[in-house]
Amino acid sequence: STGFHQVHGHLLEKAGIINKTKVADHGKKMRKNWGQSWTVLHGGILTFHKDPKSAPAGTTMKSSQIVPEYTVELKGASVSWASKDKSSKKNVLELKTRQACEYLLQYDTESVIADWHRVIQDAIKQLEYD
Ligand code: I3S
Repeated sequence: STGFHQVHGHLLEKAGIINKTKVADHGKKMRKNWGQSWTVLHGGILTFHKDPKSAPAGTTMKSSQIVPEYTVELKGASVSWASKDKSSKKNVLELKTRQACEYLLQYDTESVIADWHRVIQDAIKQLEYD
């Protein structure tokens, strides 16, 4: 399995491995840097952890995998399937925050990314009422 998800209180929770890249920071376009990420949705916050491949030599998998790289506030964010011009990869989601930061989320197995789409969408919806 690539992760888990469950309904905890009113906030949806999920964690798993996906590929991600940040593409815009506060409206400013960024160069893509695709990497695998242990991705956790908890309490309306999505956290992407650093790709263990980018960790310094000698760092153990376990410790490097849990270093947060980006935290994304889902309140006021939007998620949708990315248009073809955004990436040559398949199954790509586009996540845009209220602060105009943008991320692409991707995984070759369609059901994995479809689950993330649904869970992020549900979390965004729930946060509207907070
Ligand atoms: O949208 P782009 O700029 O064509 O994205 C590709 C590039 O970021 C490329 O890296 P460099 O041009 O920095 O060497 C990446 O290797 C590709 O993966 C990017 O495109 P995809 O289509 O994979 O998102």
